[in-house]
Amino acid sequence: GGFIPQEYTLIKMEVVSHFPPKMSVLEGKKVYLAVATLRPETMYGQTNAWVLPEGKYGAFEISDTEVFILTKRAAFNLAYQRLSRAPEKPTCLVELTGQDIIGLQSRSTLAFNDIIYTFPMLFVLTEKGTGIVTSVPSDSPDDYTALQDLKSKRAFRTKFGVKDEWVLPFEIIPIINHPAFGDKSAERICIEKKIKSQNEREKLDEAKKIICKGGFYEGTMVVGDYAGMKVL
Ligand code: A2H
Repeated sequence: GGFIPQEYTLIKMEVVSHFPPKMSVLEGKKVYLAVATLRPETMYGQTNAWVLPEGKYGAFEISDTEVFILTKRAAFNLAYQRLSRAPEKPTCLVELTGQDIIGLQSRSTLAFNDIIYTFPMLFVLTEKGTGIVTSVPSDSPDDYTALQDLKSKRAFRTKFGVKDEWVLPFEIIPIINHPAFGDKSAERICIEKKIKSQNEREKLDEAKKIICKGGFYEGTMVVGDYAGMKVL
């Protein structure tokens, strides 16, 4: 015993940009980035999505018309939950790396930002969720620091082919008021703990422990249809 399944909310982000040549086989299909989150109420504050640049992904047929980009492992898990064109058999239309996905533009549910770009993050785990993560820098210290790294380090952008105009305009969108850390709780805790980059994993784990519980159990929505209500 001891195996406890983790239940995530899967968000479909429809890819709206032109496909690079490698992905031309997907032309004419409805293609989505599938992201896994424990915090669907934070989707208002999405600024971008994250992939692991050297991670292995694929475009898998979910139905006759829909294609999800995610890891093979995630496609397999979905295929056993009736989300695959061929039951229990993921079919991959094209194999991709995270680097191939960087720069794709998508649209996401609830997000105030119209276009969600995909950016590199060095600590995305390909063994967790779908291997693609939606970024909410107001409430997630991981997302906040990874976005700061991209905004403040030109070399980092150049290395992964991220254009300045894709990333520099992003502002953090306040979505939840945390009773102790305000409405940009991730920024506040990262400044207090002097977290300088996404590499500071121990400090980031501490930061998450400190703010995530409060944001979830005691936070109040400040935007959207449920503004004024408790998150939980
Ligand atoms: B959460 P747990 Cl605002 N690699 O979503 C790394 N991290 C991943 C991932 C992967 N493959 N798949 C999902 N995640 C992230 C929102 C969020 C999240 C907020 C605040 C806290 C938070 C926006 N990002 O998670 O290890 C996703 O980020 C705090 C842990 O399964 C997902 O929820 O518990 C969370 O990790 C799942 O982590």
